[in-house]
Order: sequence, then structure tokens, then C-alpha cells
Amino acid sequence: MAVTDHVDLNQFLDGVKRRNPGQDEFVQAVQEVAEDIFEFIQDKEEYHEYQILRRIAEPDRVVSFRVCWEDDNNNIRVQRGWRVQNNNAIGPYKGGIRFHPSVTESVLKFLAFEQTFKNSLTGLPMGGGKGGSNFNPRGKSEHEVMRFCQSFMTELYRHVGDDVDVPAGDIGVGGREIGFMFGQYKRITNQFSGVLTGKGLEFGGSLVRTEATGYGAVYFMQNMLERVGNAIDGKTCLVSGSGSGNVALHAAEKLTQLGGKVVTLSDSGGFIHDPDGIDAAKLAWAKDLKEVRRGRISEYADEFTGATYHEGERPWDVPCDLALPCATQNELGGAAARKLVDQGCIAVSEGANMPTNIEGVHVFKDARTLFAPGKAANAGGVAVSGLEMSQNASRMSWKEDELQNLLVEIMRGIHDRCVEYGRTAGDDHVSYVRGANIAGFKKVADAMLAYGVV
Ligand code: NDP
Ligand code: 2IT
Repeated sequence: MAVTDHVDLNQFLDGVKRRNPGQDEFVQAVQEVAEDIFEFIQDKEEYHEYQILRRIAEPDRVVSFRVCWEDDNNNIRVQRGWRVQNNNAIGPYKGGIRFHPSVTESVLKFLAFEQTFKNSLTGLPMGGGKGGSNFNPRGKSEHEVMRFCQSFMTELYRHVGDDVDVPAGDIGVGGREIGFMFGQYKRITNQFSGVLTGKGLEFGGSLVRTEATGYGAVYFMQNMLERVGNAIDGKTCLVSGSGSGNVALHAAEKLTQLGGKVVTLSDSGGFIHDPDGIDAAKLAWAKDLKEVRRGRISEYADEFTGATYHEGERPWDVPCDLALPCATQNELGGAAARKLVDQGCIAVSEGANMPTNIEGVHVFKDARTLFAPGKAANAGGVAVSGLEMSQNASRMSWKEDELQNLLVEIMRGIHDRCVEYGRTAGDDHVSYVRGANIAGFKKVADAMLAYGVV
């Protein structure tokens, strides 16, 4: 094969922008990865010759479909659904489903792209995918959510399968929605297989899956701090998010167990600040609020004296030692990152996917803040999904302590891989962004090289 002329980073990104007009989130995610990969592959001709990054940044396929359902007032409603299958070089497509009005093809393409690197980092055999709909579950009755989920799966079932593509939860999709979708898949196909993860424990779900993303993001934080002789104990922590899914509330739970003082939580309406700390009892109340009563975080300030609610704001102005953005993409911009650094924040672990925008990432990089990008820090969730797939395939259920230990081990492994690829000679500081990008890329890229041009 002829040696190709190398494009430079800017030419590459111009091409990505040209081919994906209006898809800002996708372009952003590709840029963040490409900045590091271009440096890494500079002297590696094969990756250039076989156009590996260009190929990973073009999803294998994007399936888009209509989802019709009937609301409680007998109105016919029409939503759009997608499944983005980004890359299956190292295993079946794997990644969550998001139901939120902000979902677009660009958002799902960025998430599927990120997922490819994240899943590779876990060390488990999973490719990258993501799906979802612009359906807004807020305010919908249980039966409306059920009808929507059934309609969504009535199209999705033909694109997924336990060795093909295995979806799971994400924003707006928790245990309840997975139950409705699994039930519909089983009804249509007459197959009881591990086609979804995050299932209920009665029908093939795994212990520890619900806690895994939040706990994992805290273990990653713990690993970063330990490496520089520090610890979570006694630290003031900001957490954003608080959905009925799982990330923020479980991150807050593990931080508290390890001696941290969590002082914020948020939702899309605003954030609450509790200077006394959100202890285990208050957290149990918040879990009930979000997972059972499906209420708004503002109610926290009515319940607990001393707590305040800040409508329409984000928590990043509150002084802290540690920050864990666990809500959504681009919730932490350049100015917020600057404020965090100026007020003494020493470490950030992203529970959400791409919560820090590129400007914010550059602020943390310049300040040499310990900064764990989502594709490394929040990989605990999909890792335990991978363990759920193994349990389903072998028709076994592993014990809770085995799974807890495996999660700790997997997060330690991801941390160590980031250190291996994120250090530069003569400098002890680790760029976890670079480490995660390169370590995640290398495994996928080498598998693609083995397959030739396909
Ligand atoms: P949830 O639905 O449980 O929680 C999402 C939280 O983020 C809610 O508090 C929600 O507020 C808030 N939020 C959502 N969209 C916006 C927005 N546009 N602006 C401000 N706030 C918003 O989802 P998860 O906890 O599952 O997911 C949170 C993040 O973690 C996402 O980035 C997801 O991709 C990521 N993640 C999830 C994993 C999982 O296993 N579930 C695994 C790895 C990453 P409101 O309720 O008001 O909408
Ligand atoms: O972003 C993510 O990693 C998830 N939403 C979880 C995906 C999964 O397949 O468990």
C-alpha cells in the first residue's frame, strides 16, 4: 500500500467539521481525542497509512427511526430514536440509551465515539455504541413511559442482540425503563438473552451495577490522590447531578463513606448547597426523592435547615477541594474551571460524559490539576455491565463482594494504564486526558490493523 501524505491536526479537524455540519458535540469529542492521538501516532506510519483515527471517527452506522406512542389523553405522539454503532473492533457494540429532550444525533455520536475508548480502557471485550431519543420522561405517567419504551424497542430489537449490540441505561433510562424494554424484546423475539444490561436482579441483572459508575468515579479520584500522597478523607466535595439513574447520588455516597464532605447536588433546575454536608441520612432522603418520588432537588432546601437552593445555577462557585461533575455534557466551562482552580480545587473526576468543555479541560491542564476525563473515570458502570454480560452468558450470578472487588480492581487498572500513557519523561505529573485517549485508542487501533481495510 502506498505511503499516504499525512494531514495535520487542523486539516483533520476541518474535515471532521465539514463532514458533520452542525454536530458540535461530536466535533468537540473528536477534537479532544485527536489532540493527543496526533502526537502519539506522529512516528507510527501504520496508523496513518490505514487511516485509523479517521475510521474510528466515522461511526460504523447510525440508525434513525420514528417512535410513535399514545399518551394518557389518547394523543398520538411522535419522537425520534437512534442507535449509533460506532465501532465493534474489540467486541459487540455496547453503551447506554438516553431519553432526554436535548438528545440529537450529534449528542449520540459523541457519546458512542467516547464509549469506544472508554470500553477499550476497561480491558473487557466491548465495542462502542449509544442510543436514545428526544423523549422527555419528566412528568410522564408510568404507563406513558412503558408505552414509549415498548415502541422504542419495537424498532430497536432488529439492530441489537447479545453478540451484536448490548444497550444499557443513561440519562433518563434506569432500572424501570430497562425492565420495560427487556420485556418488549423478549415478547417480540421469544428470546431470554443478555441483550440489555442494568436489568433487575430477578431477570439477569448484576449486583453492583447501579452503584458502579458513581463508586468507580470516586475510586478513580482516590487512586489519583493516593499517587500524590493525598486522600479523600476530610475533603470538601462538589457533586453535580442527582437523577433517578445512578451516577451523582452514588458518587456522593462513596465520597461520604471515605470521609469526604459532599456539599452540593444539582439537577437541570439548579443546585442545592448544604454547608453542613450531605450525610448518609440526607442522601437516603435524596435517593427516595429522585428514585421513588421523582421530585426536584429544590425540595432538599425545604427539608434541611441551613441548605440553600440556587435556581438556574451550577455548583462550581462553591469553594471546594474536589469536584465531581456527574450531570451532563458541557456543564463546566472555562470560567467555572478557572474559579475552581482559583479557589483551591485540587482534583476533578468526571462522572458524566464530557461535562467539561474544551476550554475547561485546557484550564485544568495548564493548572496541572489532577483531572480524570469521563472516559476513564466513569468507566466503572460499563465495566460492571461487561461483567453482567459474562454472568448472563455463563448463566451464573456472582456474589456482591466479588463484584465490588472486581470494580475496585478494574478502576485501578484503568488508572494505571492512564499513568503509563499519560506521563512525559522527566515529569511526575500525569495527563490523565492524554493517558486515557492513547491507552483507549491503542487497543482498538491494533485490532483494526489486524483486520486490514474493512
Ligand atoms: P440521570 O438521569 O440519573 O441523571 C442525570 C442528571 O443530570 C439529573 O440530575 C438531570 O437533571 C441532570 N441533567 C440532565 N440533563 C441536563 C442538562 N441538559 N442540564 C443540566 N442538568 C441536566 O442520569 P445518569 O446519572 O445515568 O447520568 C449522568 C451522567 O453520567 C451522564 O453524562 C451519563 O452519560 C453519564 N454516565 C452514566 C452512566 C450510567 O451507568 N448511568 C455510566 C457512565 C456515564 P433533571 O433530572 O432535571 O433532568
Ligand atoms: O456512558 C456510559 O458508559 C453508560 N451510560 C453505561 C453504558 C453501559 O453499557 O453500561
